[in-house]
Amino acid sequence: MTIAEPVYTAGGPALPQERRLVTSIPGPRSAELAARKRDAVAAGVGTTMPVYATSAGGGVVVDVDGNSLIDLGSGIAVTGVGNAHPGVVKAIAEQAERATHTCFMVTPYEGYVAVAEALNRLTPGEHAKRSALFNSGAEAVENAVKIARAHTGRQAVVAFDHAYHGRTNLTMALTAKSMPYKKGFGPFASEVYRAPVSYPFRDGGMSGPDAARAAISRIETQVGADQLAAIIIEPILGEGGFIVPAEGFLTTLARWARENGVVFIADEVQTGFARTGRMFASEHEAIVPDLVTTAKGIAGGMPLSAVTGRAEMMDAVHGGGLGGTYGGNPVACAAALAAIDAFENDGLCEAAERIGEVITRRFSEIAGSDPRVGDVRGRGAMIAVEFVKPSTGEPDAALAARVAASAHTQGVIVLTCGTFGNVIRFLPPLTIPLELLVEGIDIVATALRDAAHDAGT
Ligand code: PLZ
Repeated sequence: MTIAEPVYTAGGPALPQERRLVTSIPGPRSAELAARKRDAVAAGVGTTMPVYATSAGGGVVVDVDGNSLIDLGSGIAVTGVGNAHPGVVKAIAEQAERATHTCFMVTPYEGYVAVAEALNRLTPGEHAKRSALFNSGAEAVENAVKIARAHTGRQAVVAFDHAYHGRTNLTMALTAKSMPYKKGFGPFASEVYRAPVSYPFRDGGMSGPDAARAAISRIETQVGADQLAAIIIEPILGEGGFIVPAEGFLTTLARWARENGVVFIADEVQTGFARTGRMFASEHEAIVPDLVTTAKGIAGGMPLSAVTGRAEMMDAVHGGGLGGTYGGNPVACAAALAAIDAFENDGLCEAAERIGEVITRRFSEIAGSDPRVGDVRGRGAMIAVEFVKPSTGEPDAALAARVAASAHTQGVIVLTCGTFGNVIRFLPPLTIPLELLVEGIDIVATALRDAAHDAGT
């Protein structure tokens, strides 16, 4: 199947946009590097594919053996503007020649302020805002909680079933799934509570407002609104399985939070920056969060994260109370300004929408005849397929793993996710040419067709 019109190719690097396998996957040089990794890198640091990358751009990742793989993962939703985007590369090089680091807390620089201004302008809501910059998604989440506590004078924080917020101590407490993120790493931060989320495929299709009322009842009885500093939620729950809460769930929660003086934090680390077809996923339901955490896509692959929020909340923290040596590093800020320019001006929201339509159409068709496909969901270039055992509806993690492994050996980078591990997720760079996207999902679809139906189910 060939479709001539590209989703988006402008500005991509000159890597041939093709799947090209010249060795088996992994090839011999990757295998050598995997052996060195075993001896040098801590065993706890896992890899999805033992394929060592040398370059990437548009919709491909090229490995050390010369294989060119179709990228349907974007380094976990990071390279939305495309890997090594030329504008980002130029901005990084120019800034690195001038200064690599001075520490914003010592001698500040314009780039940090400009990124804060851009985030204040782009995040939902017309109110006065402030931003603070950090290095990772987890660090942004930690700081959002600190800010909410300082503003409210309260301590409790509510996170949701299937949530993922990071791997640091506080964010492990917020993250729902034990294996591999939490097991053996406790004790976890206190004053973190969990509420049920709207999961339309698995909660019997409860309406969004009903699901929100169940969550609110849990919070009111088990925590108490007057004890609660913040509720934190991903507008689409990412690692938990690309769960899109039913319409009205987020708006009902946000209204309740406002009425009770509870800070509503939208964790847009995975959903932010055009990924879902809007600059931020909160926009799909016109949610105006009090605080928004961002990272991943923000800087075209450089480590940078942020908390952006209502000026009176952000400014509740005492002077010197927020920071870190590297937060808002000048090279990362230069990259972010170039990436944000691309997100705003290169049609990437439209590209995300288009990518979503292509993937959703294909797997919805398959779902019509293959009962192992329980659900196809997501928004924009953040689409997932949930696999089940047809006889019982139970999650089928083994099938997701088989399909992903088969795609990997055929040169397609695809990731799994989900609390039950039974979800394949698609997160292509928004710069992927359409024919490459179609080839990639064809391979995943064929791998699914060829994966034997589980005996006895
Ligand atoms: N909040 C919503 O998705 C990171 C984690 C991969 P960091 N998700 C990918 C892994 O196995 O570690 C994430 C997220 C949301 C916070 C985070 C944390 O962001 O930059 O990984 O710290």
